[in-house]
Amino acid sequence: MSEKILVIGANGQIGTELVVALRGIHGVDKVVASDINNPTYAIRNSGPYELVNVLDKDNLHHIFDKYRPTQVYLLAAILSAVGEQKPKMAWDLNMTGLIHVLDFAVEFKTAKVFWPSSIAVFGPHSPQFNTPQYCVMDPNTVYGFSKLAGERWAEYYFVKHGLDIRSIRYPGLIGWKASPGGGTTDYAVHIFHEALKKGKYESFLSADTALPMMYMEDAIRATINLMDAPAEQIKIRSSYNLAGISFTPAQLADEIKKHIPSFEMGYVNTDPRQAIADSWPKSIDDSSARQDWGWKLEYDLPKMTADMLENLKKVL
Ligand code: AKB
Repeated sequence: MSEKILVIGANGQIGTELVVALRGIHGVDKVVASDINNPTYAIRNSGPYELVNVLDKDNLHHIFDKYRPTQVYLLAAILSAVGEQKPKMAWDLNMTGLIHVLDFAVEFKTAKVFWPSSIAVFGPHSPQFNTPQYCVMDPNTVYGFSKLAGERWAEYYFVKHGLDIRSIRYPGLIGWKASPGGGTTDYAVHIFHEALKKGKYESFLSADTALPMMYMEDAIRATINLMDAPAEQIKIRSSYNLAGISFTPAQLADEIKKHIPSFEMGYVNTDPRQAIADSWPKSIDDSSARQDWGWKLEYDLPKMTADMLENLKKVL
């Protein structure tokens, strides 16, 4: 079947890389990028683009009608740190935007929908180490509970409407092509920029704050593998745990020092993102993703750090 793919929220950290990857697989004209903002350089120069606000129902309906997409990736969202500054807006965008897309996917018989969840669905009473797929979940950020509610909606549309929706609980994502937009894990990208530009970095998370992270190459591959897997292999329709690599700011700094020995790391002790990080898992059990659709990580901390530094220094 010839695919027609719509990516909503294409200018963000994931979208910037996913659009390019999908265009490489399916062809430039088959992937329509869309965002509330004007396109980034890479996306504008590589294929069709639409300005779309997921909260504008009429406009979104028009886009579904115009392209009749076979696959939709809904990436538009407000992340954890910005969500705490704009809680009502985060709830509205993350929830109403998702429901609009689910309804139009049913109406226009979209074959497959991808929607990202996050490790933020877990909370202070979830097991902190090797957090399982199913456990106590009491997220205390608006972003976290909007993602948890979104997971319930995803499964509900699968059961009630037969919508083939697939999802991953992403850890913090690290890439050199695009900047993250307002999350708690953003330090793990900023540190590379500052290490190369200034040789030093002040982390807003404490030295020993372990969090699950993943290199963008792995995250994009996981997303495409999940979407390509036969429907009967997808046993979880809420969202899959995905583990990646767990490390602390101090461990990441030590790894960077292997490449830039003069690199200096400092810590700010007063950042509100610390409380968010403290409520999240330190490591994740992703055995369901491994079993169901063959997920396998490729980038560990040394490999990710080396690749990040090598590529970022060419574009800074
Ligand atoms: C955030 O920090 O808010 C995101 C996430 C882990 O979902 N990167």
